Amino acid sequence: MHDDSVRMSVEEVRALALRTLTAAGLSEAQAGPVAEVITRGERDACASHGLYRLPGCVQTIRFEKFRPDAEPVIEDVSPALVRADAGYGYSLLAFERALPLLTAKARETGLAALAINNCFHFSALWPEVEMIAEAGLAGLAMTPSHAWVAPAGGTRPALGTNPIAFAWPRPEGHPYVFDFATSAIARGDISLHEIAGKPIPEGWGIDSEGRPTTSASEALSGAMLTFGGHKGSALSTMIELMAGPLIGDMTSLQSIDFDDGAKAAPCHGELVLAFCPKRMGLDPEASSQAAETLFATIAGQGARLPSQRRFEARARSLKEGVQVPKTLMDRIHALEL
Ligand code: NDP
Ligand code: PYC
Repeated sequence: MHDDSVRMSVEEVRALALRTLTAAGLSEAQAGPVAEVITRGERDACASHGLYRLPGCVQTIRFEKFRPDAEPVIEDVSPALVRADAGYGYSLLAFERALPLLTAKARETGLAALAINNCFHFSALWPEVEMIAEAGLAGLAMTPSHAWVAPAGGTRPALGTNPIAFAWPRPEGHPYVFDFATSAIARGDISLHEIAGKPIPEGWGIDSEGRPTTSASEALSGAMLTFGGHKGSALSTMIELMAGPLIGDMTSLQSIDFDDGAKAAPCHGELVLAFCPKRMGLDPEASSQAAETLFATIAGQGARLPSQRRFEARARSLKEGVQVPKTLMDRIHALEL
């Protein structure tokens, strides 16, 4: 039935990711959180940020400006600000090492920020905001990428695919979580269409002449479009500013210049905010109840909460494993490590 795919347990996915990353030269400290986020992507049926990312990770590890054994430096800047200098390694080890200080500060002050600098970044953001929600806090994370996306009304790339993710802790079960690119779709998804030889829907991209296109290759070499026209464009610009110049790091335009054609993961900063409902709210119990009423009203009319599909996929994958396309496994096995 699934001749074109391979069934793997979640543990096998994690082991494959870890083996591939360390064989490519990534330090064990860096590889752990990278393998984990890739595993979570595959487990939660987020094909654009699961095992598909491994070949790109290997390419990034080989990039001369990448530091495969970077050790992040965590700085306690002020009562509400933590800085993590990723040292030109991946963002994920810096996040992992800075998270305890971020959550402690948020509990103390009500609101705290983590600025991650000098990081290579390829990962989905929901694992990070979910971890913040697991600590009983609300989390908001954002990051630029490479300039691949045209601003609304324009025809040339100026913005990144710039994801924004939010999580709200709930008394029972999974938190409320959304995480999306401010482009109409993640670039990874357009690449997956290109690999599968499938057209993309209108509204995802334009060709290099600025004409609407349904060709994935043309959109990748032309420009992607923002979601929601001028609204997505402004939100994307905010992310450039907040996770770029505000924290002293690169915009997506600067990141793609820094890449200089290497096709490595984007290199820039990330901004993560944590909010403590118990500290900020006047009556935390009543606030939590109000939030639950809102979620019940949304779900009660047949609308689904974001991440519901992901949580269902997670439960299924943990029980039954995941189906990985054979073509992807072939690409991973063909990596010369
Ligand atoms: P999608 O457009 O697929 O959707 C993202 C969010 O919307 C998810 O929370 C999803 O929940 C929710 N959602 C989708 N459909 C519905 C619906 N009908 N009702 C309610 N909620 C819905 O994602 P993107 O392509 O925009 O982004 C995919 C991933 O790519 C993100 O995780 C993002 O972090 C990552 N990314 C990372 C970048 C980086 O630089 N590091 C750059 C760009 C993207 P569900 O998952 O349950 O469907
Ligand atoms: O899919 O747009 C994307 C992306 C960029 C960086 C990591 N993912």
